[in-house]
Amino acid sequence: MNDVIAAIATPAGEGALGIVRLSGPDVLAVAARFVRAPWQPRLATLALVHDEGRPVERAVGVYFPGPDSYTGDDVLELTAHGSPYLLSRILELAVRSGARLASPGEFTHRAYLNGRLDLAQAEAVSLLIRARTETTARAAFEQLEGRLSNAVEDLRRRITGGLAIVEASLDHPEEDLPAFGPETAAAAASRLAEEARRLAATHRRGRLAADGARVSIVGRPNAGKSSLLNALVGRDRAIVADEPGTTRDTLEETADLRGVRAVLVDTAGLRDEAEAGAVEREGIRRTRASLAASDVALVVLDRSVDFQEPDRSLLEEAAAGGRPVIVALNKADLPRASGLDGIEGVQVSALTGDGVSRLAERLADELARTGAAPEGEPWVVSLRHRLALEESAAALDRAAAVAGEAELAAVHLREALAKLGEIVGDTATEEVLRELFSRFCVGK
Ligand SMILES: Nc1nc2c(ncn2[C@@H]2O[C@H](COP(=O)(O)OP(=O)(O)O)[C@@H](O)[C@H]2O)c(=O)[nH]1
Ligand SMILES: [Mg+2]
Repeated sequence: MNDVIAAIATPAGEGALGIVRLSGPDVLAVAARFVRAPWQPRLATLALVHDEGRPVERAVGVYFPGPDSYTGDDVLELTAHGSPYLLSRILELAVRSGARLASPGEFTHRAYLNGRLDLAQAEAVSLLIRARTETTARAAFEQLEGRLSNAVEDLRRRITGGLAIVEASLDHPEEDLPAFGPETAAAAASRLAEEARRLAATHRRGRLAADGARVSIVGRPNAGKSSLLNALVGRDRAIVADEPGTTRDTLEETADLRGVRAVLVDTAGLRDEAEAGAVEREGIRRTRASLAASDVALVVLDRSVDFQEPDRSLLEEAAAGGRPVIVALNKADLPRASGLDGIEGVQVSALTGDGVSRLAERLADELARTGAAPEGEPWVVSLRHRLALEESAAALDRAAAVAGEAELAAVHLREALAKLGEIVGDTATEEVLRELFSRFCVGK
């Protein structure tokens, strides 16, 4: 960690401005070989970039002395004109002056190693950069601010407290430790397990925020599923045809529904498999798989044809496991057929566009309900964090079950602590660290 790393921190391509960032204990010594500037901590200054005295660019430089910098080491940022040529020329001068090209995520990795960020916060940096909707950005920002880390630290502190008492009873078995019998200990461990599990359960929402909600559009052949997908995303994405069974494979398109990212999945129409050919049957199989994996089902009914028994079983299948179902009563431009009276749905015509925005609103409401962040509470966005919390809860359960045997209980409590430590990084393996930071872009 004693070398100076350097990278272009802005995206490739022309822009008004571009930034070259350097970090390392000797950053000023390296910079002195190719930049002339009266550096003062955290103050922007003109910085003349030169190649052996020949001027190359007049940049704006800022020097952030460690440890109060992004990485915790001395950091220097040079803001130049956003020319890809110029930026790589400056980077080359930095390397010639003794810096080394940074690997992806290396600045943030150093911040983590220097204790500027814990692992959950470092992961939030990458999540924030990749955020495409308000919900994702908020989830990432809160994680970066330490909301999840604080909740995990709080759990850890209390488990450590319990462990200290258990260990004290092991070290001094002759001393009676009153008011802390096995029942009290078991109850305390169970309570902590419950809290860890509650936090893990917020991943349901967190996952929606990060990856988007999966919305499967299902219905009978020719109901207008592909037409509705096109209408919802506002362009001709899926093939629409009179001929039933046109859509054979599932097709995905993302949409931003009032700040919540949604992945809309157009599917092959569901009908009696005995009447379908081999390709269509495979399509139907994929439709069922997509439905099973979706967070919300959008069932499209053609309201110009009579409601039939298969429609009823389709609605039931869509709602399996308590999945929210939104019904679109499509082809509202055609005369209404019979049997639809008890069905609550959004009247829509994919053909004329009537009702499409109302349908989008209904979807957005539903996603906001399932995907929105609980205000002011910590929540889990990453699967890695959820699994660690669940494993920690399981270890706490085991501790509760053997609360009368201090030695065994201590083993399980330590395991619960180690699992939580993986979230913030204290007990994360080298492998996990490498994997996480390799997903970053260079310059971050
Ligand atoms: N009149 C009318 N026709 C529609 C509407 N939506 C779709 N269609 C027609 O119904 C047929 C089947 O549409 P498509 O989107 O391919 O249905 P899918 O099989 O469910 O994907 C096509 O001829 C569409 O033009 C609508 O709202 N009104
Ligand atoms: Mg289709």
